Amino acid sequence: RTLLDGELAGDQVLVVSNREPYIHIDTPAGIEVRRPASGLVTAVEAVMRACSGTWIAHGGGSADRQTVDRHDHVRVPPDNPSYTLRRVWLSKEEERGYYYGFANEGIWPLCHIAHVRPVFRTSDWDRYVEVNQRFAEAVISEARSDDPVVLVQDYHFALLPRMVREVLPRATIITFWHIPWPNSESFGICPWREQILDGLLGSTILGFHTPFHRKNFLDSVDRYLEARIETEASTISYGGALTQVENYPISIAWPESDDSDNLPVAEVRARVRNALALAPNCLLGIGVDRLDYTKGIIERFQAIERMLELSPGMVGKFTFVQIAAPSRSSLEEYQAFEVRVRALAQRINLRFGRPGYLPIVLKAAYHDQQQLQQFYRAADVCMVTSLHDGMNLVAKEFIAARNDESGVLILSQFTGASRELHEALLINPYHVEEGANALLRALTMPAIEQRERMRSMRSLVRNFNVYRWAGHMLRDAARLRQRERVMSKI
Ligand code: ADQ
Repeated sequence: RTLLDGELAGDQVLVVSNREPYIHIDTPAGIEVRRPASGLVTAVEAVMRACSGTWIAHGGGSADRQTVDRHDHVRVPPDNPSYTLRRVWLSKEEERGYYYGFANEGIWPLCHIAHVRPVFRTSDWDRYVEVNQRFAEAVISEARSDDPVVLVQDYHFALLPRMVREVLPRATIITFWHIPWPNSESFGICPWREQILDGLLGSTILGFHTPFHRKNFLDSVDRYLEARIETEASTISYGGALTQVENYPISIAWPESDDSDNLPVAEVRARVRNALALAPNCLLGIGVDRLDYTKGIIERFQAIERMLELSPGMVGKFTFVQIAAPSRSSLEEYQAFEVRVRALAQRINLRFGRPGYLPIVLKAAYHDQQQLQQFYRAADVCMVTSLHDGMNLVAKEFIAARNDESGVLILSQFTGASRELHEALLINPYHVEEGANALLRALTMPAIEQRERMRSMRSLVRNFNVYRWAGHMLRDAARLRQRERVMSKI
């Protein structure tokens, strides 16, 4: 807020992301507004509310067209309009090639080590180039000056920074890559690796979650482009321009007041157990994810099964609720994954279930933030077992929800979050035994140890919240803009 009032006051901020922060849907009862299940939206929305800029995104809701004006603009959030959403319309074919195809069947598995093979089709790539161009044109048409601040979000827009730079050379383009960056050898299998690197280097600042992802990016540039890399300063000089490559670990908006909106944990515990028809003292585990093969949901269920096998005393006393929002479900890989998740939950339930007791409750549906809060607060343990994850915001949401300072976080060592949350029980999700032992340890952890761990993680997440994430990027942008102004006068 200070920056937006200070160094960047009056500067126009434009955000570009694939996903829109508000989706208007036609329902029998009228137009309904939904918030997507996306870490990116959760994080960037907080910034946009503060700076009242323009957010450019794909209009994918069935009623989206009915809500915009003739410039394709709509003011959001609906209950308290504070910034402009500019929608870009994509044809089914564009969406299939650019979004489902190149971004989600190509780049997503390329960047995540989850042993799913990337698929690279020339037709998808062509759509990806075209759609990047269309969004770049939207940025250019929204720009009120030749030097806006443009925040480009994620792997859907690797080419856009260069495209915008060519028309607006003085723009400050900050691109944030929300997913991991693979090592240079893995990255090298992409047939368009040079174009992707070239596109990203149109950015003034390029951000990753961790130093490790940043280093992988520098290595990839070193290997595939003619560029000069200053490792100490973390800059890349390429084609006569400089890109600053930094790590900015993303976070969440810490709840404004710890108590007022929330019922006491004891009451939430009772309500949630009651709603699930569980015994009042039943131990409860929670998992919250998009139904995505990178999230380690299968490995999580295997760890639960192994724990029940090793500790028969827990059968009937422990239930795990998996909340899984359907995601990218038109892709075969995701359909097959959902079938596997459902089948495994069913097998474990058949094996350990009793009349009136299920070890795993699978809720494959979107849940609003308030419902998620209730589960976070009612749980004894939260399991985040991603096979690979840029950061993982669920881990931080769980911590933020626990103002009672209890509850245990089990966290995969392959998440960006594990680099910060050292007091979680860190595990290798591929090792089922380790997951099972961590779960048992969590369920039997003395309250005092829970409190110590939770307190320390809460103090970290409270301090390094999403405003800090954005603040660091914008502060660096302000510094570079100032330098640019001075240099242009000399
Ligand atoms: P995601 O892969 O989407 O994000 P994550 O960071 O865990 O993963 O964020 C998911 C968000 O969606 C959370 O805010 C969560 O509450 C919400 N969500 C998940 N399941 C839901 C459900 N069933 N119903 C409603 N909401 C649900 C990508 C990267 C991450 C990175 C973020 C932000 O893959 O590594 O942390 O971007 O940069």
